[in-house]
Amino acid sequence: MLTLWGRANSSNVMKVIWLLEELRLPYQRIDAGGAFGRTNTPEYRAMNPTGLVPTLQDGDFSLWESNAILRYICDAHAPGTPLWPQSPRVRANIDRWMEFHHTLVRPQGVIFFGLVRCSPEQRDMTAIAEAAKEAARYWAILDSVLAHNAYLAGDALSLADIVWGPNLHRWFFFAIERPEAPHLRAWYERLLQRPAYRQHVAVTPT
Ligand SMILES: N[C@@H](CCC(=O)N[C@@H](CS)C(=O)NCC(=O)O)C(=O)O
Repeated sequence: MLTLWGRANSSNVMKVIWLLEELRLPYQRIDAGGAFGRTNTPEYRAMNPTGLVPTLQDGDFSLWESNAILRYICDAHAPGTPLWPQSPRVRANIDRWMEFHHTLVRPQGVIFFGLVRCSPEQRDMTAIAEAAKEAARYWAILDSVLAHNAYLAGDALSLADIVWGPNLHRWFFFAIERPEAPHLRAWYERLLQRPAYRQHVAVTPT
């Protein structure tokens, strides 16, 4: 049985939960990180020296870094899944979107921590507005691609969508100025039709 360590409100943990649910793989999840702690113990650090979440345990093998975990789950437990196809070019197309997501993490993090984790008195609205402008530039790139594709890497759901999905929900959730992005919105609506996305990802950010 796979064991996933990590609190369910972490966007990086959400990716893994969403994938496990899409694949209908049995797993147990142990709350860790944030208020749950558990990540500073020697046992946890032996599995994951970064002390961050998520961590996946598969028997005597443990793995950290959410995107690496996604790829491993598909390769080890769902070979041939359309979420992570074998063809090198199809896979590389998905993979580049997974990598490109790293550019969004900083600006989207500024918005998230500013609006969700900070009290109104601590909030730096100038920094949030600047981060929103930067994030909007990345979301606009996705919007232009989604004008031609139902999903980020083509006609079918893939790991690319799973990596961007948690921040996509937050992007539309935040009370910020957002340029129109009709294809991005349509993609979000499409993902919302998936029970696992609705239940585990499209939740109130905390
Ligand atoms: N690049 C790492 C980032 C992991 C990360 O930053 N995790 C955050 C939650 S999203 C974390 O562990 N924060 C500290 C905590 O929850 O205690 C990954 O994708 O797994």
